[in-house]
Amino acid sequence: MPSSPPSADALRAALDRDGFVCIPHAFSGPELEKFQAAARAATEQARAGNWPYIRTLPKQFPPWSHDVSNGIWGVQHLLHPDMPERKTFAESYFHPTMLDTITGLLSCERDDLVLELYNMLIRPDKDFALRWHRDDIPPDVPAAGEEARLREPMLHAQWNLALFDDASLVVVPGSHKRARTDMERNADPFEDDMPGQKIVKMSAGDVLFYNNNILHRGVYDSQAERMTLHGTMGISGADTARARNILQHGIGSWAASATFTDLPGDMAAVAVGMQNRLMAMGSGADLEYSQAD
Ligand SMILES: O=C(O)CCC(=O)C(=O)O
Repeated sequence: MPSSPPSADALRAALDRDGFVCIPHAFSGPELEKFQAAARAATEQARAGNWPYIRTLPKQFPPWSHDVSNGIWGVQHLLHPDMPERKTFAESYFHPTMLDTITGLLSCERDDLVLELYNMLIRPDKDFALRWHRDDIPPDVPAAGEEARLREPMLHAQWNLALFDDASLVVVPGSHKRARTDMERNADPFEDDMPGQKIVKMSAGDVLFYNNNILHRGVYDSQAERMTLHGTMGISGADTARARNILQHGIGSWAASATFTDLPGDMAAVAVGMQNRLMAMGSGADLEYSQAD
């Protein structure tokens, strides 16, 4: 008998305690295969140099160039109006499973949600790793500043939806609630054995939600297929730091022209509402980047 999905309370408690929580087998069967087919097509197009919005090696943080000659590790802007597989990616982003889980995690209603980022993390062309980091707190922030930022309420959800088995993400459980220890602060940014670290092992169809300020890194094997949908969704009323974290990825320049009216059922209305709430945050033209490489 299939087990019942974890309750919103259980998911929220685990995310709060550990800084991450996995929903096993959230997607399967023909639906997962449809997402995989779209991901393969978008990856092929990007590797061939026919999609300008990519994450290029060896750069960790945006902005990235359009040059594929050193290889790529991500495909950006899956909901961009020019993305041929845009509709299928939108059907995964605005999927009722995602909306129900995220409104549960953020204790909000669908009408509070804001469209944010939707990218895909892929097998790099060469082995490659990210430095230990928190997404929106730079490493030079002193402990008191880190603690203050980490106490701020969660106004967004961030997830990895693995379309193939994926063991690339490494986290330090619980580190989203405290300043870095002296060891973590002074460690080699590429330390392979951080005390307490956990390699997050996901199967195809699993969705992992994580606090983006947990201490984490990515370690990528160029031989292991990876197509992991990497998304964020916010709730309206977020502050400037959140706007910067989202808009630094360049979404402000095209989000207004994205079309969601062709989505099935009530997904279209939900998507348009979320798009409108993003537009209310501005274009991001005057915002700086969160972190530099
Ligand atoms: O590969 C991953 O899952 C993590 C990516 C990451 O840490 C980042 O984009 O900042």
